[in-house]
Amino acid sequence: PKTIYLKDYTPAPYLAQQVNLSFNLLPGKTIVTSIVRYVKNPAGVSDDLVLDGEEQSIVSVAIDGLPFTGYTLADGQMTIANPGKEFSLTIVSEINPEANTALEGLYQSQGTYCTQCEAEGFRRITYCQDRPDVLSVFTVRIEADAEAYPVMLSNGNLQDEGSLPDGRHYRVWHDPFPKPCYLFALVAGDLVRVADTFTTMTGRKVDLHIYVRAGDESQCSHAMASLKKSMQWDEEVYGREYQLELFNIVAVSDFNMGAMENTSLNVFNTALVLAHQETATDSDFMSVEGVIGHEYFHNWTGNRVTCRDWFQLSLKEGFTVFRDQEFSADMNSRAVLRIDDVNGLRRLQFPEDGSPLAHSVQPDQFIEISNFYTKTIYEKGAELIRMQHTLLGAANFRKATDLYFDRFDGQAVTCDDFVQCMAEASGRDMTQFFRWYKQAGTPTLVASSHYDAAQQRYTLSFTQSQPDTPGQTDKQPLHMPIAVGLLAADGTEIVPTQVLEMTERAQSFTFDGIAAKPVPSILRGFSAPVKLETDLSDDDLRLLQVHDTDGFNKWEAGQTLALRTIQRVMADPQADISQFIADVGTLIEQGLGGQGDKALLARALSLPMIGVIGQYLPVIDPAAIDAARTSILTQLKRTHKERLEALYAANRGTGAFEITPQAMGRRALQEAVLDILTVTNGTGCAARAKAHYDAADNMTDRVTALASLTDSTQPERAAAFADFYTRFKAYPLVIDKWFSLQALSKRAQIFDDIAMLRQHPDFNIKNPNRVRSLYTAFAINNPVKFHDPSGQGYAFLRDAIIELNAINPQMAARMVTPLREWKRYAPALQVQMKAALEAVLTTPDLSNDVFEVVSKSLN
Ligand code: BAL
Ligand code: ZN
Repeated sequence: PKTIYLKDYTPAPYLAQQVNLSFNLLPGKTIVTSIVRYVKNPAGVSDDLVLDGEEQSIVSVAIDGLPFTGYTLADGQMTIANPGKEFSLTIVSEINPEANTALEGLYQSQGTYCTQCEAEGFRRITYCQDRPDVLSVFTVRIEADAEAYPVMLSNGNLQDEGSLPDGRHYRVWHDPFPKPCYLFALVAGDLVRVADTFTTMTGRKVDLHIYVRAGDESQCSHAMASLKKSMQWDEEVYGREYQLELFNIVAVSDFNMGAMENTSLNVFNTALVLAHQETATDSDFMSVEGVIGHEYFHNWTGNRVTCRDWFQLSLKEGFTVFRDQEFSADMNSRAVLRIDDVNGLRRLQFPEDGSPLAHSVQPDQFIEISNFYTKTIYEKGAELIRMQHTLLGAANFRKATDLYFDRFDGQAVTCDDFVQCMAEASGRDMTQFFRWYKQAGTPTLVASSHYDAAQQRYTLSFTQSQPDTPGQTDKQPLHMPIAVGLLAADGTEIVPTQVLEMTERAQSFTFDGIAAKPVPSILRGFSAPVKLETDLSDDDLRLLQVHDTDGFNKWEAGQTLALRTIQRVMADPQADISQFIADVGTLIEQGLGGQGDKALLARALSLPMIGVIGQYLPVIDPAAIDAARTSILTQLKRTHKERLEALYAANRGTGAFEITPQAMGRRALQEAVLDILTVTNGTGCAARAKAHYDAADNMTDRVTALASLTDSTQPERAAAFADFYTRFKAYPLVIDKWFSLQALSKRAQIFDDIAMLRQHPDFNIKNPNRVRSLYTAFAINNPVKFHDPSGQGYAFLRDAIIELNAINPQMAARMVTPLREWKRYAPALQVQMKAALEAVLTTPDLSNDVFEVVSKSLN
């Protein structure tokens, strides 16, 4: 496999101004005719036209209408030596979408033709310069059987349509805005449409269409409402208006990712469109809103301004994640969203940053770009944008994004170009900040404090460091925004939030006129993606937990106390943790008093997850973490049982189902309490969880109950899971939950359970959602059993990676994720994780995708 380097970038030798595509969709084969007007690029450094192409057979090639055979084919590329300054190239090729299980290029999902071209799927459709800096105006003709495929869509506006002999029909779509081929999309199928409209800020009416399979129409209203909110939010917050007359969303069941932002024709995984209270949880509703927003926001951050090359992926993804996070924060509770996003970053991105696969937000090299759709590019990338927002302030940040859109609309640019706009609009030097894009690894920030009573001066001192990562040592200090506030001993805030800008390895900041030793609230809102170590005492943290004005840090103080408690119990199972237990009692009392936000209380009552805790330990032993965690939860239950029961009862739902932040907060609180009340998995626990299940009138409550039952060995478990299956067997997305909830179990018989689930008639290795529902649920969300000392968990995943390698290499490579961090685990586990990776590496016909992640993991 070939490594591609950022330093080797050169502009494309030819521009492809007009692309005319014609698709003849026939049973068993599709004929693609591509007619492209090429013009030599003055900036190009080669005379040869080199086109990428895979998984197709060439029927004919012509230049300016004359048959042409003078090309060479090698290693997935067609080379035409010095074809001239300007010419038209026609390539007719044949592809087989029905046989395409990789789900890249043109494929079928339950009989619907659909495409996924990002990053390099377009080359599976026709020969092309498959790179994001070649922008073309596309005209697309689709022809198919009219009865089987009444809906035929591509990007842009409908230009022509008509009937043809033999029951066939055609449509022609034209997208007037030049775009890279990764944003091309085609859909053909028998789908139903849910329609609405949006009037833009300049008064233009845009048709909004969501296409789903017949029967799913009633599950589209949340997605449609989310789309309209997204369009309005982008106008209000970024001044960005939608440019076309039509915006289509199509939901398909087989999709490698969550969704795809193809210009005016977003293709979505059904999991991120369909939402109804009876079949979707609150968290599904939140994901639908966030991802509908995300894909819509790409219209400006990704499509109108796109990436020069794939090393710039975070230019569009980091920025768009930041935009969708802020959109969700504005639509819901900001503190809750921030807590959940940071939890996700710590649980999933921190491990990546600490693994042999650690890479910078703007990487320098890759083998297979599909492997770089990572938590680092997306979530850490979003943190980089957030820090720039923090450093510049909202007004200058907006000036900078206005400049960015004005300057680069219709262009393919770099992360450097983006940061340059930040610098120009604000007059700041962002050179040092750019190190965040180039240096991999999670920095550690150590804070200590000193109070000088005589001078009434308080000093906060920081040191920063960033670990070595593959290919990177001796990291330079980063430009870090550290948001800080100070509280007095009685809990009043004496210094409101200010942003300290750290630029040195070690740096101190002083506060004058401080009458008594304060308690600092450091890194408010998680203002930089670092691991923070402080010299705060448990009492300091308790004060912050009660009084901090920053919702995130208030929660964070409690989590730090919990983390310290877990570490104490891990070191000594008999450790006295009565103070922590009493503190949680105070939180429960506050909840009973009806004080505070229920969603925040739910999060405050939840101990850090095993995956988060592991990030703060030198060696990860999931079973040992789980034992300590369970012991603390058990003590919480024993000590506070009555109050917990009262809090549970006080938050029982009454009245009609609502999807408001308040109602979701109430359900989340009930879930957090039920988690504690059922931790011992006895007969009472099972009865309680089953009663929760039986009373449920919505999917959130059902899933809460099943999650509480999954570890149980009581008869209620089987009864509830059987009822759930029967009730929802017609809803694939719900059956995904049925698989996941069983795969999360810590019961002794889990390995028999997952083996049975793998053999279940509803399991389908070709459907990514179903694969994730079993394997991702087990390998990522069930760390205790995945890391079972027997090695059975690793073997289960290993066999699936090997099987999927031949079917869907992208999915196979993604499934390697939980094995990548093997060096962080206890020695006995390391040996087995490494053996599983080595077994995958010796698989015949290993895809580039899997080869890259496995070989780098073993380095
Ligand atoms: N561009 C790939 C899917 C997404 O990030 O929206
Ligand atoms: Zn995206």
